[in-house]
Amino acid sequence: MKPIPINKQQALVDRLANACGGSYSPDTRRKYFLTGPQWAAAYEGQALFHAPTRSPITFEKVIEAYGKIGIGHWCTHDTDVIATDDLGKEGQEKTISKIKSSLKKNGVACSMVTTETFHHAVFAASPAAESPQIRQYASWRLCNTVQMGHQLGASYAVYWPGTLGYSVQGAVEETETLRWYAEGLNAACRADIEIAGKMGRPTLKHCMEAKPFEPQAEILLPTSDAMLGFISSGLLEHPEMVGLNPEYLHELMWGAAPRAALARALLCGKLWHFDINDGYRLKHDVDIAVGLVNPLDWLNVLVLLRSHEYNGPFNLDYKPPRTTSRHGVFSVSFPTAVDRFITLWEMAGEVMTDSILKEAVDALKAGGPRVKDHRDAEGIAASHKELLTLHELIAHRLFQILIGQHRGRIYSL
Ligand code: GLT
Ligand code: MN
Ligand code: MN
Repeated sequence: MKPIPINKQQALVDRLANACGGSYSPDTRRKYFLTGPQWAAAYEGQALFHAPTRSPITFEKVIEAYGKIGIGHWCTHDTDVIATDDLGKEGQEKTISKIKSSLKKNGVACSMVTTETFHHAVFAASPAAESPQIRQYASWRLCNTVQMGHQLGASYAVYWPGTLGYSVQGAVEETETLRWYAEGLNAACRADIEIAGKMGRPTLKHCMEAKPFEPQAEILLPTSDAMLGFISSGLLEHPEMVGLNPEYLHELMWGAAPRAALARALLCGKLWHFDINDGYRLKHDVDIAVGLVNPLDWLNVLVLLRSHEYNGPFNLDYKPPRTTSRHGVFSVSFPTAVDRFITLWEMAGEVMTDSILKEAVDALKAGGPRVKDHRDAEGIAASHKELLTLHELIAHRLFQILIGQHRGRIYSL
């Protein structure tokens, strides 16, 4: 093949993306509670070993692009849009009103706000550091974000305590640090009740997001389960206002089955917000777009969520790869992520109504013939011996649904 001239490359990418087919219209995409983070679209490709590969972009452009794609909601960290020095000052109010008009113009709503408590040097020892002055600053930041959330019309606030931990042992007393962390959340909930009351709005749903490691080596609340324990520890003044924002990859990173982690959150009534992405077990936070690594697992996750009528946001918290250009971020990365999600969602519906799966599951629940003596292990095992093969058949059927074989897709011999 001949080299592709620079001025023909975008057109080539767009033509091949169209040729892939399978894309949904912006109106269809808007029917799903999909949320697009400011930081995901604005990610420039930088990391410890990586210089940026994309140039900065404003929130106006991000909101406009989300609106065009059909991502109906937007979310942001306080400092994604307001410089640290401008927080709580005039600059903040100006930016809030600019954001409001961008959202209105593009038919996008703000779903969630989150406080950056990990990037700035002031959080080097975490937002729950020993010094009361640092903790006071952190509390103020959380309360300020709650206020921003109400002004922007958000319903959720997310907390990612990525610096709540340590790299060297013995420097931090865990119980003390966790108490201090709870004080920050308590301040945010109190501020929320007050602001919501004044503005005649419901209070926000405060959602904690776990990640097992990175940036700290050891994290004090490393998993969603640890957070469930924290929420019911008695340290929170308003545990009913605090739930979870699990991230698919963050659970996978520590070796969990994300679907099982989600199930535990569902049982506690705390699955309120969900960061959707993909990646690998026991690796760092690669934040790959949904469905590109574990599509079968993702199908199963969505079956669980659909069957439990989860109706919270699906937040596209991933990082478009460094190899994707700015044009590619909005012409390929976001639309294809959204379309894979919707496809998997629809497939989850097919799983739920598939007659083979239904019969297999019903048969397993019916069990084998009743054995007279309930202490007869051998007899009970024999009564179910053939039936239990259905477990593997179910897995095979899910694979068929994933690749479309149930609709007659054939790989001919
Ligand atoms: C940070 C983290 C994400 C969280 C963000 C919420 S911060 O980008 O890696 O997983 O969702 O604060
Ligand atoms: Mn996340
Ligand atoms: Mn992540």
